[in-house]
Amino acid sequence: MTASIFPPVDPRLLSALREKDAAVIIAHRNPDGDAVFSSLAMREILQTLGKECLLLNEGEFLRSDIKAYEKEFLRSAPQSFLDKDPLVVVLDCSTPDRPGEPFKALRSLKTVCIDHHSAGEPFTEEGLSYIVPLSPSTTLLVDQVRRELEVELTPAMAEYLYIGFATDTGFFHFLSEKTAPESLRRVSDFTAMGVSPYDIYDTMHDGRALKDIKDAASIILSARPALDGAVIFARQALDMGEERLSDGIYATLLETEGVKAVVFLKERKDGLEIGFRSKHRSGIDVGALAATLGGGGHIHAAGATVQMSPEEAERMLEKRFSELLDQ
Ligand SMILES: [Mn+2]
Repeated sequence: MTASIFPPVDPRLLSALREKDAAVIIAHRNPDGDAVFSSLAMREILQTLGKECLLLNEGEFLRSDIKAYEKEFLRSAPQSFLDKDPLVVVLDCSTPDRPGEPFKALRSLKTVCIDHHSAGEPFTEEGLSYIVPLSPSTTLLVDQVRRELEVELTPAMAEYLYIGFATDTGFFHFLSEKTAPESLRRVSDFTAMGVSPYDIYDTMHDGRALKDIKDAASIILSARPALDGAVIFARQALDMGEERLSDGIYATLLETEGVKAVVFLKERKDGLEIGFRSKHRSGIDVGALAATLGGGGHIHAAGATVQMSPEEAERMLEKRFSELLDQ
């Protein structure tokens, strides 16, 4: 029997969740499915224990698949709620800047963190973080916390936990032989509650504007191979709007013969957002690369925001990748 990929949760974290009567739940800004649905699942779990919960997120809710849930989240915590001395539950964040603006007003409150990113800096008191980089999603860690709190799984929890898992694994793509067996056993608990993977795939993918699909196509058309095709650069200009187009672009470009990594540069009002993806057996740890740029993520999926032009960024990164490929 090999060790579980989900180690036990520190009893101090469990006590913190049990003790407080109120909780503010916050995940990273510019949320993805795992951020939104780990927040919603955690709210269900804590409400079952009789806690009063507030969901916070800086936004923006760019992806059409999560836009519908935006109304569940506030952008800042009302003072009347902070007066309850709530516990702060930070989800899917590896550094204290990831939750963004709304977190600043919460820094004096007791905080726990549940996360699965590989590079980061702990920002809670000792024993109040549950960080498991091997977990395919934060929702599976929220599920581990649920089990240890002995909260019974409900259909709503199962659906939220499933969606975070499915979206963070690219619908089961990013599971290795190391993570799959135990993760999928847990996911089968969710589907046993009536979750339909087919419906959820469609809900999370359908309904995109044709313009966004065409924008994604134009980004692919102008993608530039570098380093003999080992790295492909793609760019999204500011005037293309803010819709998140990246998943399909990464998926398509990563299918290119000989490619090891894809870099997606998005011009945003507050800087240049750089997204990285690397192939499973490429040997390229883009999480470590992103961390050197002030960002973070996972071995094969990461990001950072920098203050430079796309041209400067591409030159700098081409050099960095050529060093990584030489190793
Ligand atoms: Mn995640």
